[in-house]
Amino acid sequence: MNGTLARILREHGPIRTVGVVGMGYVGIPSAVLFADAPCYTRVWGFQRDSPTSGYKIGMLNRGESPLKGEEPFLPELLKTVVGVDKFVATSDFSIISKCDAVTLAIQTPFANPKDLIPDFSPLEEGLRQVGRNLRAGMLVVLESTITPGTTDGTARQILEEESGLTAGTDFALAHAPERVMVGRLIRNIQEHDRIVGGIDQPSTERALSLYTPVLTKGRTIPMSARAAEVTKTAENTFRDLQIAAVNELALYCEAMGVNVYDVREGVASLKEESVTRAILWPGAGVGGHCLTKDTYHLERGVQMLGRTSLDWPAGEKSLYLTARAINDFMPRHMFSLTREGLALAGRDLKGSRIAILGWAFIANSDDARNTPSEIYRDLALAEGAEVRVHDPHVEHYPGVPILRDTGEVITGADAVVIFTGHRCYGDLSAAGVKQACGGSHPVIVDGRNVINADAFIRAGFVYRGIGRGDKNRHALVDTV
Ligand code: SAJ
Repeated sequence: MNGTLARILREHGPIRTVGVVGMGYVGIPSAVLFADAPCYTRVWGFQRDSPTSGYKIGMLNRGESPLKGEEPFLPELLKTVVGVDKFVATSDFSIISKCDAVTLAIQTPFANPKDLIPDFSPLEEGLRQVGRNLRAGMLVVLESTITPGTTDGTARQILEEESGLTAGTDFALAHAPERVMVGRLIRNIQEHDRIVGGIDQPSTERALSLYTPVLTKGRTIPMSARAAEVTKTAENTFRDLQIAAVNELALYCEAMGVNVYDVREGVASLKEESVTRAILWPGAGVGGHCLTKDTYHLERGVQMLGRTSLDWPAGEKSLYLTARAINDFMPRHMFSLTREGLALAGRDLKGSRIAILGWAFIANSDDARNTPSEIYRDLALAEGAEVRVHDPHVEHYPGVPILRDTGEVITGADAVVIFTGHRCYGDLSAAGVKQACGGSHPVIVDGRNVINADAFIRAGFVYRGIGRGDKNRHALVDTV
C-alpha cells in the first residue's frame, strides 16, 4: 500500500467537488448524477467552447439537455441540479483546480482500424487540460473506453508532464469505464455494476468512494486499471463476437434454405442449471460508437502489452477481428440480396429507386453513429441507384437527407430495404407498400425480420430476409 498517497488523500478529506470533462452521452448523465448526490457540493461540466459543441454550455446552464432522443429522468434531474446551483457547465478549464475528483468522458475513435491506430487526440487534449490544473490529493478517472495500458501509460505520462506531480504518490488515477446505452443513460449508470480500477490500491479506493453514492442497484467491482481496461473492451468485443456468430449462422441458413429464427429459438431453448445459450439477433449490421471500435482497442492492447508473451496458433487470425469482418460484411450482404431481388424482378441496380427504412444504428433511437445503413447507401449510389432514406427519429445527418414521411420514401420504389428495427416498421402493410411502390414485383429486403414475409410474397413482392433461407427462394406471385 502506497502510504504517501493514502496519507495525502486522508488529509485531503472526502470528495466534495467533482469535475466531468466532456459533455456528451456519457459526461452529461454522469455529471447530473454526481450533482444529484447529497454528498457532493458542486459539480462542473467542462466542455470546449468549439463551433460544433460550444452551444451545449449555454443549454446545460439553462437546464436543457443537448442530447437528442428520449432519455428518461435526465431532463428533470438536470433542471433540478441547475436550479439549486449544484451543476454548472463551463469552458473555463482552470476551475478543474477546485475539484477533488475529475472524470474524463471523451470519445476514443479509431483513425485507422485496419492498422489499429486510434485517434486519441481529443482524449489527450482533455488530459492536458486536467494536468495543467491538477493539485496534490486529487483523483483523476478515465471513463472513456481505452486501449489496455492507457491509464498507467499515456494518461499517466501526460498528467505527470503537465502537472509536475507523480501519479500514485501525489494524486490518484483510475479507470472506471462507462457502460451506458442511449435511451437509458441514467438508469444504466445507477443500475449497472461499476468496474473500478486504480493504478494502485489508494487510487482504487478513492475511485470506489466517488461512484458509490450514484449507484442504486449497481455494485462496485474493484480491480487493477489494466484489468478494468480489458474488462470494458472485452465485454463489447464479446458482444460483437456473439452477434457475428449469429450473423454467420444466418448466412449459413440462407445457403441451406432454413429459417435462422427457428434455429435461434431451438438453440436458445436449451436451458438448465448453468447452461445458457446467449444467442443474439442476426441483422443488417452493427453500428454505434462502441462495438465498432472496442475490439480494435483490445487488439491494440495485446499488441502493445503482450507482443512478446502471447502464445498463439501460427497463422491464425484473431477470432475477434474475424467477427468484426463478418459484422461489417452484413450491409454488403443486404446489398447482394437487393441486387438479386431486383434481377428477379427484371431490373438492374442502375437507375433503380431504393427506399432505405431506418438510419439509426439501433432500434427506436435517433442515434446514427457509425450506422450500417450508410455503407449500404454508398454502395447503391455508386452503382447508379437513386436512394431515399426514411427514419422516424433521426432528424439530421450530414450529407444525407432523412425523410419523415414513409409514403414519400416508398412511393415509386423498386426496392424497399429495412435496416433498423424501429417499432413502426412492424406495422408496414404489404398491400399499402405495394400500392405505394406501384410496380408488379417490387423488392423488399428485411434486415431485422420485422415484416411478415408470407404477406409480402402473396402481395407479389420479391422478398429477401437476413437468415430467411426458408423464404428467400420463394416463387414469384403474380397478383393481376
Ligand atoms: N445488434 C445486432 N444484434 C444483436 C444486438 C445488437 O445486430 O443481437 C446491433 C445493433 O443493431 C447495433 C449494434 O449491434 O447496430 C450495437 O448494439 P448494442 O445493443 O450493443 O448497443 P450499444 O453499442 O449502444 O451498446 C453496447 C452495450 N455493450 C454491451 O452490452 C456489452 C452497452 O452495454 C455499452 O454500454 C455500450 O456498448 C458502450 O457504450 O460501450
